[in-house]
Amino acid sequence: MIDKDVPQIGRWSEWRERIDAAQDADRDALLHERAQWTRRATITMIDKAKAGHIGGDFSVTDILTVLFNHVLRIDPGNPDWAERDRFILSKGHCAAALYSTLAWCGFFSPDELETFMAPLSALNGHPNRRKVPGVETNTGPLGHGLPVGVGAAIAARLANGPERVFVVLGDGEMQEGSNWEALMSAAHYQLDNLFITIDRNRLQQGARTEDTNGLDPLPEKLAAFGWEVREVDGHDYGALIEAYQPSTSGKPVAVVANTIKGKGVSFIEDRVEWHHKVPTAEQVELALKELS
Ligand SMILES: Cc1ncc(C[n+]2csc(CCOP(=O)(O)OP(=O)(O)O)c2C)c(N)n1
Repeated sequence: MIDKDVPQIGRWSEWRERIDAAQDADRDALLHERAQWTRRATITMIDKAKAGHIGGDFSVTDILTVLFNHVLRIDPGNPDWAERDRFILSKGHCAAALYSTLAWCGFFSPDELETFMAPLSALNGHPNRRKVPGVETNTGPLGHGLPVGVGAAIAARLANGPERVFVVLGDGEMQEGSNWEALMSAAHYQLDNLFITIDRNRLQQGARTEDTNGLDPLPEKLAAFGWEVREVDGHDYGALIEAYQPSTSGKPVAVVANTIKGKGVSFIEDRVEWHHKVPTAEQVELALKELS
C-alpha cells in the first residue's frame, strides 16, 4: 500500500512556500523527505504491477523532487494554467517516479498510484498527456521529448510568454540522433527559456553507457553544440537548484546531473540488472526499510 499517512499530501502550496522560504540544510531536509516518499511509493507501485524501471526511477527522483517542489512555476490545482512552466520527462519509461511526484504535488490523488499499469488505469507504463494531469506530452520512445521541448520553447518565445520548458533525458537516450538535431535547433534559436537535464547515471538497458556508445566528454560536446553547460551532483539539492538559475549567456541551459542508478537502496544502486528488474517481497521490505 502507498503510504498516505503524511500530512503534506494535498497541501502542496503550503509546503512549496515552506521549501521556497527555507535555506540550505532545512530546505534539503524537506526535499529529502519528499524524495524518499516518492521512492517508497515508486517501489510499492512496481511491486504491485510486477513491472517498471526502478533503477532509472530512483536516479531521477531527486531531480524531479527539486523541479516540482522548488523550481517549476506550476499550479497542480490548475494543470492547464497558460503561463505554467512545461515539464517533459523524455525518459518516459520512468513514469512511476513521475506519477508519484505528481500525486504528491496534488495533480491527482495518491490513491490512483495503486492502479499503476493495471488494465484501464490512466497510469500506463509510459506517460499519456490525455490521461494524466501534469503530463505535457506522451513519451516512451526515446529521443522525442527534447524535439517537442524545442517546439514548446519556440512557441513560448513567439507568444512572448513567461513560461520556461524543462526536459529530462536519460544518458543512454542521448545516443538518439534526434536529440542532437534538437540541440542544434535550440542553440540556433538561442532558446534561453529551455533547460535540459541529463540523468547521467552511466547505465542504460543491459550495459554501461560508455561501453555501448560512449558520450564522454558530454559537457564539452553540449558546449560545442552552443549550450550553457552546468555539471552537478544530481543528488545534491543545493547544486541542482543553483543549476536551474536563468541562463547567463542567452544560450539554452544543459544540466549534466551525475547520478547513481537505483539511488537510495544499497542492493539496487549502480547495478545493470535493476534497469527493469522487479523486486521480490523480501527485497521490497528491505528497500522500504532503507528508504524510511
Ligand atoms: C526509441 C527507443 N528504443 C528503445 C527503447 C527501449 N528502452 C527503454 S529504456 C532504455 C534504456 C534507456 O537508458 P537511459 O536513457 O540511460 O535511461 P535510464 O538508465 O536513466 O533508465 C531502452 C533502450 C525505447 N524506449 N525507445
